Amino acid sequence: MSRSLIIVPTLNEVENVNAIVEAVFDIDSDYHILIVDDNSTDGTIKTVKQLQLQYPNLFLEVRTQDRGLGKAYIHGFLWALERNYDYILEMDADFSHNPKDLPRLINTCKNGADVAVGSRYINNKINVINWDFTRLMLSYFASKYVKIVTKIPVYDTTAGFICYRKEVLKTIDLKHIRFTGYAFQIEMKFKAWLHKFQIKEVSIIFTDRAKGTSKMDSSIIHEAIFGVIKMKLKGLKTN
Ligand SMILES: Nc1nc2c(ncn2[C@@H]2O[C@H](COP(=O)(O)OP(=O)(O)O)[C@@H](O)[C@H]2O)c(=O)[nH]1
Ligand SMILES: [Mg+2]
Repeated sequence: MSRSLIIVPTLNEVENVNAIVEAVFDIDSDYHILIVDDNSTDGTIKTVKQLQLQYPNLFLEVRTQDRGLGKAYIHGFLWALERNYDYILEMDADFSHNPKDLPRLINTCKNGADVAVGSRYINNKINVINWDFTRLMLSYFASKYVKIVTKIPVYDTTAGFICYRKEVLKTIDLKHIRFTGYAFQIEMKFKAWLHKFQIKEVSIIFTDRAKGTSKMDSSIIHEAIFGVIKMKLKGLKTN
């Protein structure tokens, strides 16, 4: 039987973490969840530890240094590879990604894709609920910009709702992933594509968080805009 791990990064998500864990196990109690927390101070860690008493398939890694979404995910990927999971997923804690879409992402990989991307912008649709206009335009045009600069055949390049086959994460040189934030999501897809893995987009509806606050800021957007050009020029070179 194949094993799936859903990695959920958290930074002060006490208002969401309980519900997201329950929602995932409601879909399939055979899934495993790894929470990678960057030393939240709001009680997220305590809440997860309490949930672990009830859910044996719930795991927690707390990082205390070098905070960042990309670094948290790399930590989670290495943890997953050590334990030999077949399908390794990324999902936000704030319900922007609907856990009900998890089986579709995993099945897309089971049916042959190497990477399944939960996509908001597939076929010229914009499936985003509750984002303000500026944020929506920024994300939409950022995705178009990345596609033009890198030529990658993916519409939603900054998407963070993803399923990877373990071979993809074994092949990509995770220690040399440079970016964090949105650029991290772009870089992972770009590297997978350069390694000739098949990336398939699955249409999803993304809903802005109802609880808690966003951790993204303008530095993350700068990193994405300027980092993409550097990333394209370097390709798979590591230095
Ligand atoms: N571990 C960790 N998680 C983070 C960090 N920044 C954001 N997250 C988590 O990543 C997910 C997406 O972040 P969010 O703030 O919702 O970004 P947005 O949806 O783009 O506004 C959420 O589950 C956050 O708790 C970080 O630096 N470290
Ligand atoms: Mg969010």
